[in-house]
Amino acid sequence: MMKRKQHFWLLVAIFVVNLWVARPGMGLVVSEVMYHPAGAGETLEFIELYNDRAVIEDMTNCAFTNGIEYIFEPGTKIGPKSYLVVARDPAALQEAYGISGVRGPYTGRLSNDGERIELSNGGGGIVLSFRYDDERPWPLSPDGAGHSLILARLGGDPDEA
Ligand SMILES: [Ca+2]
Ligand SMILES: [Ca+2]
Repeated sequence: MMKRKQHFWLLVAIFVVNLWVARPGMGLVVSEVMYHPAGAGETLEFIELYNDRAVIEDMTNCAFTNGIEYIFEPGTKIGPKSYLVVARDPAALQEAYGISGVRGPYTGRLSNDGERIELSNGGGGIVLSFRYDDERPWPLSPDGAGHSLILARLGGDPDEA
């Protein structure tokens, strides 16, 4: 049976860990990555950002600077609790999924072997850093089988499989 005081410190520890995870971003997380779509050409590669805050996130001057390269157009915004998809071929992705508002194209590829993705702000500071992998304990189904990689838990460590 845990004593009350130990309980308290456990809660404090959980709180601190969550804060640490939330700190690097602007309330942004990578919520989904399609790094190895099925089929030739990999035209349906995409990365999805999610704004977990209750305020609009202005992406002006933000850019993917590692893994892929893409500079967000001035005035690009992500609404509260909303998603934004950046694709290698926005038109192809919109067609395939019947969605709209997809940004891109980005240059480079999302590595099929896993790599680190970094999002920087206008000052060059890294606001989001995330690494995925195609080997266990990461799920294997996103690696060419037509599935995407999805963030399992908000507030969880995105570097963790
Ligand atoms: Ca790829
Ligand atoms: Ca890459």
